[in-house]
Amino acid sequence: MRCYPTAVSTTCAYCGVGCGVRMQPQAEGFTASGEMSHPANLGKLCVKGAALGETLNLTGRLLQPEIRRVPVSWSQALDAVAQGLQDTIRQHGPQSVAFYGSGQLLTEDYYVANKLMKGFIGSGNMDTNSRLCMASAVVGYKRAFGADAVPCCYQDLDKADCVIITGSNTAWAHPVVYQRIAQAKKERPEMQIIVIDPRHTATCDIADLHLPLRPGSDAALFCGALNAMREHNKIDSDFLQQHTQGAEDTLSAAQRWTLAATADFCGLSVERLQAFYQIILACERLITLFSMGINQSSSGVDKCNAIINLHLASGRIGREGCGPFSITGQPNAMGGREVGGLANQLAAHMGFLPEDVERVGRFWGSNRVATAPGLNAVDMFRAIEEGQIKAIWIMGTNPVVSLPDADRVRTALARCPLVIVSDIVRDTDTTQVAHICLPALGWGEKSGTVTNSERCISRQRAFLPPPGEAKPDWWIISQVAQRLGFEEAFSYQHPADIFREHARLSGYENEGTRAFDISGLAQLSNQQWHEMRPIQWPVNANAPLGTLRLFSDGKFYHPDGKARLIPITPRLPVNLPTIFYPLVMNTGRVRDQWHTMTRTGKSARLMQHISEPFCQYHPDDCPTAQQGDVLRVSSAYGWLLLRAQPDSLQARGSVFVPMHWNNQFSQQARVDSLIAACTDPLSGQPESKQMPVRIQRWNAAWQGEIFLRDQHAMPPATAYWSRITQQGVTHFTLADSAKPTDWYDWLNQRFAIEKWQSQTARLGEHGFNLLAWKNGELQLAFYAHRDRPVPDRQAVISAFSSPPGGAQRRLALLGGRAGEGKAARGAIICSCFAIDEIAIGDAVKQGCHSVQQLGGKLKCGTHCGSCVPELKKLITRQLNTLAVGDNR
Ligand SMILES: Nc1nc2c(c(=O)[nH]1)N[C@H]1C(S)=C(S)[C@@H](COP(=O)(O)OP(=O)(O)OC[C@H]3O[C@@H](n4cnc5c(=O)[nH]c(N)nc54)[C@H](O)[C@@H]3O)O[C@H]1N2
Ligand SMILES: Nc1nc2c(c(=O)[nH]1)N[C@H]1C(S)=C(S)[C@@H](COP(=O)(O)OP(=O)(O)OC[C@H]3O[C@@H](n4cnc5c(=O)[nH]c(N)nc54)[C@H](O)[C@@H]3O)O[C@H]1N2
Ligand code: SF4
Ligand SMILES: [Mo]
Repeated sequence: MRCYPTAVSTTCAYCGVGCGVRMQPQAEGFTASGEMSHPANLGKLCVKGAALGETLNLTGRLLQPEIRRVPVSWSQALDAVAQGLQDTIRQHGPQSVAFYGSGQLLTEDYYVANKLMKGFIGSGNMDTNSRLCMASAVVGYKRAFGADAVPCCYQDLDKADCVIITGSNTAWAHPVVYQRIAQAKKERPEMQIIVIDPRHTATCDIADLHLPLRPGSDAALFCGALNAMREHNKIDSDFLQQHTQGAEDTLSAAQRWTLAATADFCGLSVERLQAFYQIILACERLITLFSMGINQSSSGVDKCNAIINLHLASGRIGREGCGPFSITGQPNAMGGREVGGLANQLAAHMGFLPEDVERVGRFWGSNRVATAPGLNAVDMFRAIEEGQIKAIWIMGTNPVVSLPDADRVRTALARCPLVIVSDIVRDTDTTQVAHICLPALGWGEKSGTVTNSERCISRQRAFLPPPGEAKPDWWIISQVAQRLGFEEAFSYQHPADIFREHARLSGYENEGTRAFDISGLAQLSNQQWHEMRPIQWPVNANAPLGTLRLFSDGKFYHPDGKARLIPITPRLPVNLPTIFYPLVMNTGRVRDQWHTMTRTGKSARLMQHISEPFCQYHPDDCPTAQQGDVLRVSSAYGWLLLRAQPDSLQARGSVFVPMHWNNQFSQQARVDSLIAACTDPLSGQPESKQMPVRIQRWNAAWQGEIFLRDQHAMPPATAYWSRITQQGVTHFTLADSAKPTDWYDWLNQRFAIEKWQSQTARLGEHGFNLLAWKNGELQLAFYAHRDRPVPDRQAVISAFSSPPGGAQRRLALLGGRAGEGKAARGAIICSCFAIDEIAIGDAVKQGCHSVQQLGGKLKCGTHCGSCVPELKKLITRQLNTLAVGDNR
């Protein structure tokens, strides 16, 4: 697998923190460590970053082009793509084709895709999964500043007196930024941290104040804060006067958000609200960090502007330790916005004004540049359903899982005459409806640039050889462009050719009118591009070394140079609970998984933190269900089967379901199949966080677990299953509504076990366990019961690769237990050192009552720190149980 004999510096494949990673070759594979000199992480990594080396294997990769699932050569595949697009365009015009890209493409890939669609095919129909992610922040910034420009940088987090974290579970979604804030708090305990989230999350661990507001009510909260600022004479009138417009209308619109009105709308106590106002009115340097709890809303743009208003009104922007800080999700969500990856942008921060279209056309040498915005993601898939779009090329995203109303998306794609998918994985919910699949190079194999949350451009560098026939996305798109007749404009030989062109366009006739300007990088040689150090845009003649912070001079990008305050009328989510669907379903991320799990789902270590799709709810919202049950969660759009996770910290009336699980990993857990495609009228971003649902205990006749020596094993057709693959063994947790009359027959029909030697145990009327052996090697292990049997999973999995042992050991294994002297293991809490829940509980019992003591004994929590909030929770839980025990 090794390509380079020495360590390679690159940028993490995952979140928008954009950490520098050093990949060190080992005898087998690579290990990842944090790059000390990278400004984003200064040597730190979270567990996903640290596990990057474990996701590099080629299991499940798409390694050859396929047409209708049959392997073909590149020239056949590229001809078919070009022919298909050309025929569609000839018959139905350029608006009948579309590209749907991803914030996980590199800037160079993205630039070429956008140039082909908007510049040469002549349609605006190039949109991206950033529509589901950053679109509201983009429009919010544009309305306020006249440009999609994040003012802040990470250093500001070290300097702030107060950090508001709203709609962001930073501890799990941007762990290295969270660690940075936690460190600043440790050094300056007077620094205040406020978490605004309807849910009690791991991020609350460092909060001085948590505001568990009513879902979707943030705009009122920030209007209330603005009004309080006015009432307490904390408005910076000079700043407003000199640098802004719209203050008067905005302040007067906010006047109705009195303390009482705001508390009522947001479902918060007046005392808590006052505590919030007190902190933010008193502090000098304020940062508001916001993410999907703000953006993913039918009024997400207004929420962003309500936040920005607060910063403008108090002049807390463009200064050290201040600003409204939208933290980006994907590694290159920002890069996509730079090249024009959204359907309403043209390129390099230009829109569709006639002068922009003319300028870009001149630069690209094309007279067919699109003259109007194309369709945004949700509308694009509607247009496919309605037959207006007849060919779509999906690159680096999995819309059958991640778009709202996801079943409808799947049906639309199944009806679309031509679906092309570029991916690194062969079997995804989206490749299953594709006609043509194109194998892309993945992280570690491809080279290019990405831009993180603080506008920092860093290099992703290849350190692995290209596997199979896989090719870089930019190459694939350029080859198709050439076949469509645009040879000259797409004759790139190297990704650096593309980067230079992109950098030149950013400075082309810019004259300070467009925030995005990296003309200072337009002359890099291939070698200089290869060696490029992280740098924050703008990078131009005025700022050759890049720019840490924007707007320090009080100049914004509206033609008059002034920022805009926007009067806000807060609105609740479109779909509100009813008597049929009385609970609000909130969706989002878990610590160790990335999106649709195509990569993190391959790491055994990452799968052990949370291994099944779940629904977290307050016990009073479903008193009939208990931990371990299966829950049926339904909305007006569909239903899911998920593991019940009662939690008294979850607010009543609202449940949380992770966004990650899909049909490759579970039978019925695609959360977006439950979500309505309601979007923000300005940004087109869907309301993914507030969907009315109802939950019920699902009556399982039996539950079970099966382990198979086959990493591609198919699940048995039970109503509930969930997959984990590790060490060549596939493990399914199972549940079904009817019990087979004969267990052996049932297993035999599905897994042909009669060819093996088997050993069974019947446990009373309801239970059945079975081990199947071939020449002394374990082939299958099965455990079923009416109540949920939970065998010692690690013991069972290791039995697949160890000698069978004596009769005692086999008997223990048949009972789902490790042999004599082996301790059982629970869910892994500390992924870095693989420390499980049971070991931690035992250590607490033995007297480790703090995170430091636990770390001293077991090492847990001492590396990346992502598990510290959970360690604290376990200590409290364990101490409570011990106290209850003592009182008896
Ligand atoms: N581990 C992990 N990290 C990731 C990713 C991943 O898949 N896995 N994905 C990356 C990507 S692309 C993104 S976009 C980011 C997302 O990062 P985050 O936005 O931090 O992640 P989410 O879990 O989607 O949602 C954040 C929080 O919003 C809260 N929320 C829901 N409704 C409301 C509301 O009405 N108001 C407020 N104030 N809060 C609300 C939720 O309870 C949740 O805790 O994460 C990035 N990092
Ligand atoms: N309900 C709900 N839905 C959500 C969200 C939510 O919070 N709640 N969050 C939304 C957000 S913020 C986001 S960002 C989206 C994410 O949703 P998606 O973009 O659909 O999720 P990914 O799993 O990241 O999909 C990336 C795909 O690209 C492939 N891939 C990886 N590397 C490469 C490469 O180099 N080239 C190519 N061509 N392919 C590659 C992967 O195998 C995978 O299939 O989900 C959105 N959907
Ligand atoms: S914080 Fe984000 S960028 Fe940094 S290592 Fe973790 S996933 Fe990668
Ligand atoms: Mo995202």
